[in-house]
Amino acid sequence: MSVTQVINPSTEETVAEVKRASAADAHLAIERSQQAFKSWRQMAPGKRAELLRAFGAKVREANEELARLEVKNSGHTIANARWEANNVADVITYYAGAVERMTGSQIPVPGGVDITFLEPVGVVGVIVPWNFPMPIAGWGFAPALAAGATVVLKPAEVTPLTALRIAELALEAGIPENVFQVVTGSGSVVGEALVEDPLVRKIVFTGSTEVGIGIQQKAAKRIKRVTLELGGKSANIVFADSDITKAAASAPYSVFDNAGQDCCARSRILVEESAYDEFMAKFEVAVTNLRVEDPSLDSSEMGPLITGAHRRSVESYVDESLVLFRGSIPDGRGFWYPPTVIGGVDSSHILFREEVFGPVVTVSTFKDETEAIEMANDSEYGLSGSIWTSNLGKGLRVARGVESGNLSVNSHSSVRYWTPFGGYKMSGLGRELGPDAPNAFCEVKNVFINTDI
Ligand code: TAP
Repeated sequence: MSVTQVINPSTEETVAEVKRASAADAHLAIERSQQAFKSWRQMAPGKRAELLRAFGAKVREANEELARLEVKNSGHTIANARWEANNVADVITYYAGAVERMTGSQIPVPGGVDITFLEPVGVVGVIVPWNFPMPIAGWGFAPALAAGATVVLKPAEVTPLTALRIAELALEAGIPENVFQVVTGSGSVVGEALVEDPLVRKIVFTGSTEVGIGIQQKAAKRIKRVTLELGGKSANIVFADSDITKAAASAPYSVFDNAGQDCCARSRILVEESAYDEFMAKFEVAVTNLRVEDPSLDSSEMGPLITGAHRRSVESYVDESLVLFRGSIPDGRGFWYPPTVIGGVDSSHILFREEVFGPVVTVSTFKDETEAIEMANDSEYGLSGSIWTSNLGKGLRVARGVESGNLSVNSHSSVRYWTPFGGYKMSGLGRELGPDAPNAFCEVKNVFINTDI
């Protein structure tokens, strides 16, 4: 059997060996999923909701176990990993509540009655990246299961451990066999099999824009439904009238969280000219105080990058002559890279344009509101962003002007599972989370009944 060595990025030690599935394994899982769909879709909504609630409860009980597993597998700080495991439990429970509220409609038409039904789409392939293995999996599978679809989930090859455990918890909670399966292996084999197999009716893909484009092209051949959550290069806009102390204290968390391996990372800070000196003095203190250390410690605020290859990629972007200041990293083994602040780049610079996906941020200045919006929008991406100002009218105006799916005013928060999440432009297609997410796993069927017969 072909296996993948799963490496702890903090220590570079092998922590597990996981099966590298073949395309045949993936197709078998898809066929089983198709069989399981027949009864899962027919299950009484109350029963499906009950099973999902039990599943959510199991994930919540396993919070510490899942969090510790993620620290070992992904190098996430234990505080973040606990939040991530809790987020999965929350999301499953939230969509358990949606099952019994999914309704069609009755529309008045001449000559009869017209009824719409929401019908689950069938087998769904959920393809997950390595940066947030737990939440991103949950945002895909939970609303799909709630809608009555069945799921074959492919975690990233380097971070399969929590997904495998969550699939066991689903069975322990009573979710019938094959309703929710995890198939481990590479994107080019298992991922491609999900995208190509005609039995898979919908793909939820989170990952790089480049791979997302290829998936959309292949899915188009079968008019396969896709939701794409892709890259980002978001702006953190700081106006001079904001609470600069709070904006500067928050900025490291808005870009260095998860070592910058975050699609929502605000990796371009835009500061109003008159506030630049004050902001930078306070930001430097916040960056140098950031605790970059063993992620299993409760005090840790940033862990390592995911792999040595990814660290080399991050390093290749950074021109040392442009580094303004940096945080520190621990000695010894692990794929560490320090929080790094870059200045003196204009909008044509690669660091202003490309998603580095590491703890690297550029700082630029703007003159006024109009220029701030223009600079924020000077990107092919549009996923996230923050606006700092004490003028709420201005905050809302700028939020309306920025071409991005998720903005926060006076906050670095990106995700609240009650609200829709997704990107403009090259950052994606469709929305996850929020009350409407289960509908994205349904077809709408319209039936006309002639009452004049
Ligand atoms: P990718 O290399 O695109 O991989 C994402 C997933 O797709 C992995 O499971 C990968 O498998 C699989 N994959 C690779 N090639 C495939 C193919 N040809 N067909 C089907 N599946 C394939 O991204 P990554 O490096 O893991 O993740 C980082 C990227 O994800 C960043 O761009 C980040 O912005 C984006 N991201 C976006 C969001 C949202 S919500 N917008 C959230 C998180 C991350 P293997 O890696 O196992 O081979």
